[in-house]
Amino acid sequence: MPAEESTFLRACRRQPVPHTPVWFMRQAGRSLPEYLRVREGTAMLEACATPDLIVEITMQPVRRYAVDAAIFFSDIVVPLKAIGIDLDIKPGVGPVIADPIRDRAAVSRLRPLTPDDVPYVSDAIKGLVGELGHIPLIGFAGAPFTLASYLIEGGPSKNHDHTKAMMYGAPDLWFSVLDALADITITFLQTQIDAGVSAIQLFDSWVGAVAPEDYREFVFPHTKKIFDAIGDQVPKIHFGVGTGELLGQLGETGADVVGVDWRVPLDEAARRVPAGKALQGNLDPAILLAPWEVVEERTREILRRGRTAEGHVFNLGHGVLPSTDPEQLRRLADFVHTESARLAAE
Ligand code: 1CP
Repeated sequence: MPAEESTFLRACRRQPVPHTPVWFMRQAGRSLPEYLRVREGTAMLEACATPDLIVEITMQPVRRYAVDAAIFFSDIVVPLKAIGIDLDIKPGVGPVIADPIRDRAAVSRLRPLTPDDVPYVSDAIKGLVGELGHIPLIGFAGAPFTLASYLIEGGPSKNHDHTKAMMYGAPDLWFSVLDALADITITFLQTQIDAGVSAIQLFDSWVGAVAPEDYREFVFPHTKKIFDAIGDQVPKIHFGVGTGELLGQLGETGADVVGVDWRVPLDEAARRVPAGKALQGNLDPAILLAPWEVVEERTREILRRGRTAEGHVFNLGHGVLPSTDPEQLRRLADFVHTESARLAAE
């Protein structure tokens, strides 16, 4: 069966499926002992630039779980590193930028990305597509707001103070940062599509910090520019945390699938997005730390509510927590398949 016929791609396109497809954000990574083993002695950004490691780490969760898609192992800051921004991913912290971007002169450091800046991305994807066979590979990138937040703050941030100060106080500067980031993101995604990914996910993880009217003015046009440029080449997923009040607009950007965190039930999310959108989500990743019976009950409820959407891809409401027992994820992937097939036959 070619990747084109997969339940994951069919659900993204809102076509009928025999069971609900499932994958997990951050399905690779620190919850897996085999990940910790292969990463030993290799810095995160170095791993992201080493095709053999990318292939191995991407395959690890596919070997363990009956997931319906793999996600390319990388990080949202990889294209920024590739254009020469001095940054590192610090263990236990996340991306840290040596010299945050706060003025006009600094914006010129956001030069365009070319595919030649990220040869390891193309190489790894080409290898993965061969290894995965019928399982589709999801490519991804960070959206302009979330990337801008790391660049402007200099690292992870709770309140996004400097970011919002620029957005509200120096809108011309803000728009030039977001426009440069949109262009970098378009090239990063197109490079992945050209190398063979079957779908893409654009992460605007922290955009839930922005009020709906400000999202419309300061963020929406740049995200829409990215999805317009990608067009209909592959299904496009868009996700952010705490975006209950933005779900409609996230759909209007041109995404085919809107990712939902655990705060909004899927039937309510289905009412908030425009017609013609599939939904992805939305089990609270912390529920996996509870006994299996709780996971099962919550998952059954999500599958029921997901049936009110035009298409449903099961996922967590955000990434797998590092303390998650992989056995819970293995059971969860199987349960999503059997229970959704049972519900469909009811
Ligand atoms: O050494 C390590 O293992 C570092 C931990 C780690 C990992 C495993 C980081 C640092 N990034 C990643 C991989 C990664 N990053 C993946 C692939 C894994 C998979 O899904 O299988 C993906 C999709 C990302 C994307 C990413 N990076 C996002 C968007 C997704 C999300 O979780 O919201 C964000 C916001 C980042 C930034 C980042 N990179 C790393 C960390 C710890 C963070 C978050 C920092 C913060 O809290 O602001």
